[in-house]
Amino acid sequence: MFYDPSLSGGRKVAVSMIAPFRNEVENLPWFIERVPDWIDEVIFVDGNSTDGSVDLIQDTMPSAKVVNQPGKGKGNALAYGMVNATTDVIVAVDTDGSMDPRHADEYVRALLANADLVKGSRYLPGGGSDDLTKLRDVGNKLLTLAANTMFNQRWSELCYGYFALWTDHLERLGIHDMIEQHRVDGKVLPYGSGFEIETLMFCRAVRNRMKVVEIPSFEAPRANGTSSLRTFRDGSRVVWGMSTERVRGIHHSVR
Ligand SMILES: Nc1nc2c(ncn2[C@@H]2O[C@H](COP(=O)(O)OP(=O)(O)O)[C@@H](O)[C@H]2O)c(=O)[nH]1
Ligand SMILES: [Mg+2]
Repeated sequence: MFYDPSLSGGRKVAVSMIAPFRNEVENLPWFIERVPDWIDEVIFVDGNSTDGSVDLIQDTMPSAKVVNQPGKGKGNALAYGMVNATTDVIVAVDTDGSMDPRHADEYVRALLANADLVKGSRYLPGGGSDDLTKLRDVGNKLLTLAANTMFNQRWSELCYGYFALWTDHLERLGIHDMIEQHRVDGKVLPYGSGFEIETLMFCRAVRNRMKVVEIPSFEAPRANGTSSLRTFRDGSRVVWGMSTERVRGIHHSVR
C-alpha cells in the first residue's frame, strides 16, 4: 500500500508494478532487489524468454506474478500485464536495469496530487539519459514535436516507458480491446503491440481529456544485453501511433 498523509486526504492506494521482460536474466536481480516493499503486486510479463529469466523471478521473488504475453511485442506485453492488475494504480517499468523501480513513489505521488496519467521524462530538469544514442535523441525530439503539434501539448518527451496511471482508466484508453488483437499474421505486429504503446496511451489520454503530468526521470544505460528497439522501424510505428490517434479525433472519446 502506498500512503502519504499529506496527499489526497491520506488516502491509501494499492499499487501494481508491471514489468515486461524478454531475456533479462542478468538484469532482473538488480531490478528485483529494488522493488519497493510497499508495492502490492508485481506482474512480470514474459515475452518467451529462453534464458532462465522466469526461473530466476520465481526463485528470488516468489510473491510476484509471472504471466506470458498472448502475442508479440512490448506493447502487447504491457497491455496484457496492465489488464491483469488487481489494484488501484499501475506503474510500468522496464527491467533492463535502465529504470530504477525505487522511483515508483514519485509517480504515485503525482497521481495522488491529481493526475490521471504520469509520464517520466528524460528531458525535464532533474531527468536525463545515459542510454539514448544521438540518433534516438534526435528522433525522440522530432517525434515529441510532432505529437505536441498534433495534440496541442507541451510534452518534453514522448517515447519513454516509465509511467503510471489509475487502473480504472484502462478501459477508457481501450487497452482491453488491444489485447484482443494479439494474433500476428505475417511480419507486421498489430497496432499497439510494439514500442508505440506509450505514444498511443499518451495521445489517447489527451483524446479523453485526461490530465497528463510529466515528472523527471533518469535512464541509466541498459545494464546487460542489447535493446530490441530498432530506431527506424519503431520510430515509424510511433508516427503510425500518433497519426492514427489524431485522425480518430482529439476530443472524441476512444471507445
Ligand atoms: N515481454 C516482453 N518484453 C519486452 C519485449 N520487447 C522488449 N521488452 C522489454 O521491454 C523493456 C524495454 O526494452 P528495450 O529492448 O530495453 O528497449 P529500449 O529501452 O527502448 O531500448 C525491457 O525490459 C525489455 O526486456 C517483448 O516483446 N516482450
Ligand atoms: Mg532499455
